[in-house]
Amino acid sequence: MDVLKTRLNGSHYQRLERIDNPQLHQFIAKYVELCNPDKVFVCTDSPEDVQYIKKVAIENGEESELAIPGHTIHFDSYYDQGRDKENTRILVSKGVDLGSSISTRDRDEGLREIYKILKDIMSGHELYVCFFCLGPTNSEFSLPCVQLTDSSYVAHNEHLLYRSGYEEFIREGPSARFFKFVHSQGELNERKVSRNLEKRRIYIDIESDTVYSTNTQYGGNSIGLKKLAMRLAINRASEEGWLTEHMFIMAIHGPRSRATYFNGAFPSLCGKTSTAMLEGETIVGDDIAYIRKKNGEVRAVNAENGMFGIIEGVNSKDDPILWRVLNSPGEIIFSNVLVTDDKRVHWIGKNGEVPPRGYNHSGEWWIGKRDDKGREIPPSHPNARFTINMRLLTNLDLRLDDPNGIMVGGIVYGGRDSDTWVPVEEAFDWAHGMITKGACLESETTAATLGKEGIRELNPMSNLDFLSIPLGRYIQNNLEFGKDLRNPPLIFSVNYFLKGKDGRFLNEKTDKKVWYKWMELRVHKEVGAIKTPTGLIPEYQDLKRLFRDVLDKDYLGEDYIKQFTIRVPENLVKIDRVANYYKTKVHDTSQVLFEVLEEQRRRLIEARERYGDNISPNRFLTH
Ligand code: SPV
Ligand code: MN
Repeated sequence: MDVLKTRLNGSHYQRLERIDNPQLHQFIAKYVELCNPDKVFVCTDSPEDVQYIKKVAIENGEESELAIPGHTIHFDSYYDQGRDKENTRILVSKGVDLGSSISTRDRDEGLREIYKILKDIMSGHELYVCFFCLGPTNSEFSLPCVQLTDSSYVAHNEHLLYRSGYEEFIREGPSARFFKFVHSQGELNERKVSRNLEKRRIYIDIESDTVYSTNTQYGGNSIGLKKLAMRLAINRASEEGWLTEHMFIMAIHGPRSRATYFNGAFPSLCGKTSTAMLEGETIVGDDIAYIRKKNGEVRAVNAENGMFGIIEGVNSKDDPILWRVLNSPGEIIFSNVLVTDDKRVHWIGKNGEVPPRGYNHSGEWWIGKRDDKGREIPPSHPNARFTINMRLLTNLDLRLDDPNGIMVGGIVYGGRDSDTWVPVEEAFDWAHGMITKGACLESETTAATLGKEGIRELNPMSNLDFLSIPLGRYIQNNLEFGKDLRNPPLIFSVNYFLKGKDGRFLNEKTDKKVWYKWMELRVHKEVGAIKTPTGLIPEYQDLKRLFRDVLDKDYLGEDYIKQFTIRVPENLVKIDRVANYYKTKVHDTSQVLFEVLEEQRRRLIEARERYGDNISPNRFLTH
């Protein structure tokens, strides 16, 4: 407190004094001394404080105002447009081995390096100290967090994305087990983007529940409470017997005004948000779910209360709700889209013509502009995003802040898969689902992370990038979670990206509406299903009726057969690929995983002997 007294002005010092937590004071004092900001702003939950941060973001040029009231735009450096996997490391003490799927760095060395980078990094700048709560406040799910950042853009984002936590810290006092985040965007250039990207580091210290992020602004690297907190929460959940998942939460509205809640895991840029935003349904969350068992039920909450969503492809036809939000007055931060002289924004896939010129993540922009590697620069970055609070959504589910969470009826796994999985399929049971769907989830890499796109990679539960515990233990936690449930959620896979032999997508974007209505009926045992070697698939008659009711579309038998043909060779090589990964790259894989995959292999081979390589769903009907 002595340090804080000399460094903070009186009223801000008093704000910290109101929280009875010496550990918190020590943490703040340590980084105020190390980072050496000129000024410290302690943000309470009051609207004036939050307003101050927004005002500063515009005054210091991290954001600029747009034509529509409440809208602002922020840019990240041209080379800071996605999550930096290479420089994101879990710090591990000597002797700790997290396995080869997780990037680590020696804890002592990492801390030494990061302290050196942080030394005086905020000199000449203001530090914002912000308090938030992951999960609803005053709940078993609540995780209090403190964020230190010198970026008003990051602080502003977090006020849109998370529940306020100052009062939660006061309530919890010395007993709060909180997460800590230290972020500095470092020196900025004249475009107000981080200049020293070679010193971009995201170091996660599990031992002290602290994450450090330096010389970066892109949200996935800088917003402490998003993917940085997720690594801490995965570790905490593993210790305490609950789950932190990369999942949306939404209600599918069934017959007789019934709402059935689904969690869905998808790798970044694979349709997670657009599913959670399906018209006619309601959304609880689009990115991060905390899941606990209570009285034999599975309950989930959204860790966040806002969206940091992909904007590419949002148009009035495919995303009507978001479209209206993004074109109406209200608080929105756009990042890395094109801005024209009249302060309007454009992005790839938006309705209307591409403006011939403007300003974007590359600076002044015109159609045909190329970067220094000769690549044509699109008007907006494929990973360009918008930030909103969920209150702006007309399809918001009323249970967003329920301290008990919602009861999960179904869990869905999906990725970018052009040739193997059918559009929708139910697992035989929890273990079969967790293993053949969750643990086998593969996807092609996308623009959400820096590096090459379009490479098929295993991404278990879509959570691989965020794991802070060994993969084998993580899978085991998921398997065990399903034990002693009174009413276990059904597990499904979906595939929005399946292609025919001609290379064309077999489904339209809107078809997913039908898959979810079908899954909802399955949860309540109101439709039958066909048993195949890989799981349970819909019957044609049910889909035909749902296509008619939901989309007013005639669903042809020949389309059903193309979409739901079981592709035996692709499924078999997938089993080889995945089993080999677990055998060679993960040393603590549960034996059950291999057994369940071998059973699936046997069923596939048996079916191939009877019916050949590509098996029409109708073949399994007669069984
Ligand atoms: C994702 O990439 O999965 C996101 C955005 O949700 S980020 O904040 O970059 O993680
Ligand atoms: Mn995500």
